[in-house]
Amino acid sequence: MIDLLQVATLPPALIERLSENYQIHQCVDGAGADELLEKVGPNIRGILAGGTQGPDANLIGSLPNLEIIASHSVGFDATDVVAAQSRGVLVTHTPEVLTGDVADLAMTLILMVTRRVGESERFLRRGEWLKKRMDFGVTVKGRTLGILGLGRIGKAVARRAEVFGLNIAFHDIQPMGDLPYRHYPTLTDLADASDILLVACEGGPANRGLVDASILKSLGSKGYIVNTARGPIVNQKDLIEALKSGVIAGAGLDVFDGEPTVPDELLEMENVVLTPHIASSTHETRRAMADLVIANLDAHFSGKPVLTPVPPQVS
Ligand code: 8YV
Repeated sequence: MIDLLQVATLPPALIERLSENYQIHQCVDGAGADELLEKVGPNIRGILAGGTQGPDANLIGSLPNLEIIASHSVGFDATDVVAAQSRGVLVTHTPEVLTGDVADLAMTLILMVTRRVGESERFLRRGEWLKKRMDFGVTVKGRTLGILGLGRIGKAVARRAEVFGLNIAFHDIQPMGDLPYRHYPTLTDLADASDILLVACEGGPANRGLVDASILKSLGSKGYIVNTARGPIVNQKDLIEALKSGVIAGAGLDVFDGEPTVPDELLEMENVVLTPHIASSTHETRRAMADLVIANLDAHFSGKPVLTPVPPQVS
């Protein structure tokens, strides 16, 4: 059997399926790492990673026979891809199969935060409907959705948002060719023009803190932010301050800096919708992601090209 090191929390069904052909050694969040690696380090030929838990350069460098890192995620910012690729270690991820579900959740958060759905539900459950009426939300039709990062997921949200009558604008560092959406050359200009700002770009050090106090100020007191990408892209302190002081109107967040810990200040706010990183969490998508992880590993270990490699990254 081929030895794999599992460094991320992954669906038990995936591990069960992999266990038929692979010997899996669990080392999630570094628990018992030294002892385990001393015993099996030289046998490890593959790593199982995830969107928020992946191997750093140290771990990659300490496994002399490592050939492949298969990430159960589209985002690969938790893995040090540059360190892996510079050693000739392949990295694979799971693009495409989760796009629709992630876009659906982004659209859900847009509607929930503007129509105050979470807040309304809490109001009803507290029995307040018996005493008064819930305050109004806002209509999305005719408003502008600004998308930061118009990749596969950003485009899929744009298609959904168009159906709801939203105008689409975007900012992206990649040239996009001809698109029916308004392009803004800077994030500040996009935030200025947007009623709802959707964070849909890649994570990683280059984009850490991209959305800060000044961008939130540009979004304005009637503006909403929705993040289904990575928590650290938004400066969480600045976001909390902006939500508290009315610099922006509200937020819909599926991801957090430091997740699964969510700051108490966010938990206590009424004008935020919070979900525990569930954008790809449907039976269908998780099955498709698992299929792709297995297909990549099987292809590699039978001498075939992998299906979905992470393209070469530069530091
Ligand atoms: C998952 C993700 O939550 O694909 C990504 O980049 O963040 C999510 O789909 C996670 O990686 C599941 O392991």
